[in-house]
Amino acid sequence: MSGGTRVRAALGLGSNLGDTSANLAEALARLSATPGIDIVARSSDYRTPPWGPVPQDDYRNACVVIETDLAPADLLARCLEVEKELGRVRDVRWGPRTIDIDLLLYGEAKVDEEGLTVPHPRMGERAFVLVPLAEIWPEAPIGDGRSVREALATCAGRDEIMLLDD
Ligand code: A4P
Ligand code: MG
Repeated sequence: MSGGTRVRAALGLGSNLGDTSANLAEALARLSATPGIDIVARSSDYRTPPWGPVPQDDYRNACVVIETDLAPADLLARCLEVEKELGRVRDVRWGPRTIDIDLLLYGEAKVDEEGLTVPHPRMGERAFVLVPLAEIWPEAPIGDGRSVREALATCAGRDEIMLLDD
């Protein structure tokens, strides 16, 4: 797509290996340098307990709102490419990683393709996504009839999401 509609989308970033602050900064610099992606808002960073069955270190999580003229599949492809450029080794599902970039929202579109589901199917139950996203896009619909703000109001684990100031 070019010269046409720009879509407001949301990305979630997480890191729990190495210099997590530098990993997020580097991922965002690379996304922002991508033609067709403009970062329009960035949340604070949060320290979050690991979600899922794998015991591992706490994560640093943040979200960004972007404007993009990339199609959803191209946007995800760029996110996965940045993960790779930052040296992410994919081994354990839900396991530790230098950087994980999830495509959370793409306007109000629902996408269900091989390898891509948007809105991200688990975002509504993840405080580590909802807390940062509520900071920058609280009214965004998450696909189940609720906004980010509404989902956060009843989300388990909200109190364990700690604002970082570095
Ligand atoms: N995929 C499909 N839809 C999407 C989407 N909307 N965004 C596919 C991103 N990817 C999407 O992802 C596997 C495949 O999902 C991708 O190749 C893409 O084609 P992955 O990143 O290789 O695998 P994963 O991340 O280990 O699994 P999954 O299911 O994506 O896990 P999550 O949901 O990303 O969870 N705890 C805290 N506190 N903070 C975290 O950030 N992250 C995870 C990973 C686990 N625990 C965490 C955190
Ligand atoms: Mg992922």
